[in-house]
Amino acid sequence: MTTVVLPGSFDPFTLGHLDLTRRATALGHHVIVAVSHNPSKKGLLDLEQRTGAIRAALADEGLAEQTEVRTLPRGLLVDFCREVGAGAVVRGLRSQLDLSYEEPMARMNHHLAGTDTVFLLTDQSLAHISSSLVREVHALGGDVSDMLPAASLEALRTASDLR
Ligand code: COD
Repeated sequence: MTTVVLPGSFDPFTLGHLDLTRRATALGHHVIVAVSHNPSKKGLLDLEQRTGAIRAALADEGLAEQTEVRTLPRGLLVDFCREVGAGAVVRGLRSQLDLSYEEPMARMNHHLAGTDTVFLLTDQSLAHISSSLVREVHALGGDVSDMLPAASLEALRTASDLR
């Protein structure tokens, strides 16, 4: 079994992220979901809320055994991969736009440490889901319950109530 790292902001962790995690485990990987603080993204949930919601969502999905949820320390992703003994990074591709964003990162990670990135094409039925749009729809009063695992929905509601 190869350990792989699935890094992201996961603010919040969506059904798209859950599908990606499930599919990476189905390939036989032990998946470390690494939750980052991405300073270039304006966030809603704090790191604790995100890791808690992801752990609950993975447990509800029966994926607790094949997965681990960690906070990504500040620093290079490739250093984290080395530290945890991960053979590759897993990322999802929803569209050409994702590819434009992902390609330079994947090339840089390979240049820095020989770390490869495995891309999984998003399930078409989930390709419209992004954390930022979910936050926006929710903030404007829209229903996001069919785009999130129950634990993420609860975290989003709690965080919004506290604002
Ligand atoms: N269906 C399937 N997959 C999806 C969906 C969906 N609906 N939505 C998103 N995804 C995929 C994304 O394509 C991505 O692969 C993954 O899920 C996580 O998404 P996000 O948006 O939460 O992740 P990002 O882009 O915020 O993650 C940023 C990183 C953590 C990768 C980045 O900040 C990073 O690499 N940090 C480490 C610093 C570093 O090493 N930098 C230098 C080298 S590049």
